[in-house]
Amino acid sequence: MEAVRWIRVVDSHTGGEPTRVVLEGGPDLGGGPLSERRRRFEAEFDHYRSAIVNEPRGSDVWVGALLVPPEDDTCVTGVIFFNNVGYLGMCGHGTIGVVVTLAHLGRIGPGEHRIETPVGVVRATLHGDGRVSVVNVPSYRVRKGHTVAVPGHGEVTGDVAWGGNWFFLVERHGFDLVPERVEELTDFAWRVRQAVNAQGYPEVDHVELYGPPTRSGAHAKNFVLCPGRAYDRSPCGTGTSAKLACLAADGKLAEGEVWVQESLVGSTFEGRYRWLDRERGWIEPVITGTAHVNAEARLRLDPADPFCWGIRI
Ligand code: PYC
Repeated sequence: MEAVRWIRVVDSHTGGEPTRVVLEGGPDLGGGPLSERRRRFEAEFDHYRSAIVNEPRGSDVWVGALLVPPEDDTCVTGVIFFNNVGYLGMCGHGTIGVVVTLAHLGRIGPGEHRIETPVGVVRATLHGDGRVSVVNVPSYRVRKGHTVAVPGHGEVTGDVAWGGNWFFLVERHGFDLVPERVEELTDFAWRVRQAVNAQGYPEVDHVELYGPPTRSGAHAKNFVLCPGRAYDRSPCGTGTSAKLACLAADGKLAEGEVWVQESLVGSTFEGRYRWLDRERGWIEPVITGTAHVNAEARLRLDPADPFCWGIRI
């Protein structure tokens, strides 16, 4: 008879968006580049992904963070982020969650820490007051003003940008970005994503709608639809990075200037950037936010449980 397995996790949330950090009992992905190990996770151990973040132990909104030994030994850890449908390149809110979790466990203290992800090394500074600033991977816009035909809605124009994941950013959409309209926003953004994927950019898996802020001091509010149809409760670190790349390219935000990004639920990140290559429009974004640990647990995987490996639809 197969034995019960245990997975040790620490849960946190960053601006309302949850992160489940896997400390022990996850899949052994061996060594090599993290992009390779991410592929191995997907090809050979995908059942662990759904066991950890999908129902009945999780829900569509969870992001998991599997800690792995880094290839680059200047890094404090490697991390592979995953969600209800697959794997992420980088994750801003998740990185802030990882840093706060490692500090909670006494593994790191205030200061700068390098963290390896499948799309590159990011640098995270844990400040004395508990805030975390993440120097994200280089971010850039590849297309300004791409128009797609969205069935049931008409033409929608947006920008395609990379911020550690691929985004389609839309400013003119006609919706109020309020939690009461979350179903309509989800439905619209999903149709936009399908149109963008079919009409030129199959790699885009996040859609970001922008609007005026609700909170004083914020510059904009967003609604970010994640690959598995859940919306990001945080302002989305990689999405804010993609937005900063667009603002920089349009000359709307100067190097070093602070951009306060509000999420649908009212949480905020501070973003700023420095130019890496002005000609090519490449920036280095810095995202600052806070996370809170809210559970330490051991997940129980009982082979007798028909949903031991999560509900996969
Ligand atoms: O903060 O980058 C982020 C993120 C991506 C998906 C959910 N959150």
